[in-house]
Amino acid sequence: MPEPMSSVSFPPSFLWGAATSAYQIEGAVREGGRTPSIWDTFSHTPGRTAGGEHGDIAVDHYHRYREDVALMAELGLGAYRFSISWSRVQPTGRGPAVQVGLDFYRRLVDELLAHGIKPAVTLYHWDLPQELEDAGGWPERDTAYRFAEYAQIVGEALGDRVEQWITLNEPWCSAFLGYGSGVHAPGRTEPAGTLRAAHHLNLAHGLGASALRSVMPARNTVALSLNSATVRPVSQDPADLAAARKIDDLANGVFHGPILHGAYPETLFAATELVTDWSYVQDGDLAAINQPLDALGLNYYTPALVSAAETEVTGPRADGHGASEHTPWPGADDVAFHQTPGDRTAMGWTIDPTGLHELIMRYTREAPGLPLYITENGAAYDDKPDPDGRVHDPERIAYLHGHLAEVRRAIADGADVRGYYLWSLMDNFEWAYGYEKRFGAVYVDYSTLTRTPKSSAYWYGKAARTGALPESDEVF
Ligand code: IFM
Repeated sequence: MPEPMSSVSFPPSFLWGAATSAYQIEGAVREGGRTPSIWDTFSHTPGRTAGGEHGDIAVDHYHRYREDVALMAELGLGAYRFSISWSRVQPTGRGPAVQVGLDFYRRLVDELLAHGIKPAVTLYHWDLPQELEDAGGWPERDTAYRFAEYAQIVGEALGDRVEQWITLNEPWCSAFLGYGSGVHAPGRTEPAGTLRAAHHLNLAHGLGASALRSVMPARNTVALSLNSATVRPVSQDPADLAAARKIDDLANGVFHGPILHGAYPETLFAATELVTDWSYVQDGDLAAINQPLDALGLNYYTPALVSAAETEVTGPRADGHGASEHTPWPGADDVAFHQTPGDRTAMGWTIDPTGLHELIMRYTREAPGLPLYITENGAAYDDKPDPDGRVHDPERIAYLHGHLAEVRRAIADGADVRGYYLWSLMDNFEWAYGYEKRFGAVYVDYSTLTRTPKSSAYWYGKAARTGALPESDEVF
């Protein structure tokens, strides 16, 4: 039985939002001069995604954005985080911008502002223009320079009307799943390339943040969203603690180190010395990466539980990041992943809201004074409409309640959390899992593309309108 839910109030300025990303919702992949991204290529490669599904149509947000914004307004959301499709704006990943592509985002932003919804733009949510991948992708340094150029173009076009900016979403996934385990686009499996990609993503963030600031009004804020992990050892045995340290460096330190503190952790270098010599970190890179941030975005779903492995781990790991014979964790073949006990979502991810509190408090200590946003949190369930057409998802309500209550507890404990973006506004293309995993607060019927708010959407809307989590005896 789920815990009874009680009312919890948030500060009046707390931002209540929902999030999506371009490739997961837009569709219209060949319109307005858009060219393929690595996700178009990957999803059209046999065997890469469940059922060969792809984002060609997705949920057709490109054509239905007005309806989607109206829905957000009806629910009472205060903010919307979306991403820009790089190859819609700069089809070859370099050179001049395509105005038709930028115009789509101008219209979307204007529609949001007209409905009193604050836009938050993510520049890069995994959809690298294919031409840049053909030139080497993220393991190549030039990709970081290309990103800075793209950031400047978008900053110039939208900086007058968008205040909240996020450079990268979950660069860990871009590097470690895209170039390590290969379960994400571009599907490469190169341990050294994984770490090169991570460094160039860090550089892209730093150069992109500077490029944005050079063209935008000073009031705008620049952040990035990390899927920072809560990594727990199975015991206090020194070998298990060392395993947790290693995964913490590969999940968190590799990004937080240079971005927040201007240095990679020495322990990361030691753990990966057989994989790479890090010679691609050039003089001046760390200063370029270590830009002052206006905020930090944390994306949280489930904690990781690890131990030292008795024998070298080969083949798929129980780390929740999809099945691959290739490890996403370079230099960590001596670490075993375990399933955290407890109920799970349809992704198989254990529900543990305390992991979110732990993460928030860690970054409150590690980056004192830096405002935090939860830029993603949510759950997939096997939602189905009832015969009357309504979609009841009490498990998602319980998930959201549990996690938001932990956010509130962290605020009471001194954390400066300014807002929360539910992942996701609506059901969409869940990458290698295709359309089967439904994360939306709004149900999408994929045969008609009709949108139906689930009971969690009404629940969350009420929280957004009142600034307090509804009581458990309320029916939505
Ligand atoms: O759907 C993804 C999103 O694109 C990035 N963060 C995790 C979500 C759920 O897997």
